[in-house]
Amino acid sequence: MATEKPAVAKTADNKTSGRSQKAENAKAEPASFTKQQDLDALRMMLLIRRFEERAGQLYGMGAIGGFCHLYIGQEAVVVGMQMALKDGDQIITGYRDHGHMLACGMDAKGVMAELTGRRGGYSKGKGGSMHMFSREKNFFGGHGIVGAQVSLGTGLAFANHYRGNDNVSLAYFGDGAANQGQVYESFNMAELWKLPVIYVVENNRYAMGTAVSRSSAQQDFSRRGVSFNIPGEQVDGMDVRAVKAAGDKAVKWCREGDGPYILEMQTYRYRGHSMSDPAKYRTREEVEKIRHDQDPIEQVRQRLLGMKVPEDDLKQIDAEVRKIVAESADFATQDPEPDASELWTDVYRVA
Ligand SMILES: Cc1ncc(C[n+]2csc(CCOP(=O)(O)OP(=O)(O)O)c2C)c(N)n1
Ligand SMILES: [Mg+2]
Repeated sequence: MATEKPAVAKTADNKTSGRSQKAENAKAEPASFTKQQDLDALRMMLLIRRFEERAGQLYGMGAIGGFCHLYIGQEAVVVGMQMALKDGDQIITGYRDHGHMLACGMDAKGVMAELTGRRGGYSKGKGGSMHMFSREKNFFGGHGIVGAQVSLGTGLAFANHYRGNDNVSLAYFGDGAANQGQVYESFNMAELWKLPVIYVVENNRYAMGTAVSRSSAQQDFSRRGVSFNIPGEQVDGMDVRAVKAAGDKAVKWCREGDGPYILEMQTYRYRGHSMSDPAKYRTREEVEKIRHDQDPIEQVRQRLLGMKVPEDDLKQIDAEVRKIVAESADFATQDPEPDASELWTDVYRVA
């Protein structure tokens, strides 16, 4: 009798190769945008950049205190992913979160006023940069504990699964956070229970002052789910079209009940880790080269100019965005601080 593999191994092989074939087919096609999609992406990325530039200035003037981590350079990631979502899908991220909030449609005034600690802020001025939420926009924070949002985002996916809706949750985290233990416990549960969660690794090459090459044994973050059978892919996170295309595929995978998906967004932050980072771990030339060759906003601007969109139209978008940001800064510096009586509200107390 011919040697035959044990049935159980056959099943496992077939299952694995069937899944990897499906994941392979699901790999993002080279994307193209309509002019309107490029215009929409440009407006949102500009809003995030101008907002962050202004937040940096306000921090320098002493109007913002505490922690403040800017998202400048990474704008294409949240904007492209947001374009792949539908109402009811949830977002959760770490402390580099202002871009995620704006991309979800949260109000620039409410975000800026939270940074300055004013009453009109999303957490009534008591949370600051890392602790803002919006139930209405399905934004679940804003988390200062590195990696914590990965387990919480997996829990959001569990809730969707349990309720039987077809919503998807996005858990964003950094290359540094990707080395946290709870990330892998979450991966295991997510695949075991086929939870609809997209793990978006924002690989901006550094975790505080530590380069990926110094901290990570496996630097291809899209492969971090291999031992759990979770498919993943690497994406040019500086090209909003590539992000949207990968987002579409991952969202489809999750909505169809195939379980979690990993997207490694290859991106870069132009500013220091936080406002107090002198960034001595990299050269100015490295930053300038990426800004010059790969800037996500400039890519879209050049494409639109190539489509014969008048430069004045693009300047008009920038002017409109600057107005929104200026108004948010005015509000955030004029709105009163919370009353002292608010010290004990919205705070958990053990009786
Ligand atoms: C559990 C925990 N450990 C350490 C820290 C200190 N810490 C804050 S940010 C950070 C680096 C995280 O880098 P990465 O995940 O790459 O995100 P990025 O800042 O690049 O967006 C560290 C170690 C923390 N906040 N929480
Ligand atoms: Mg990082």
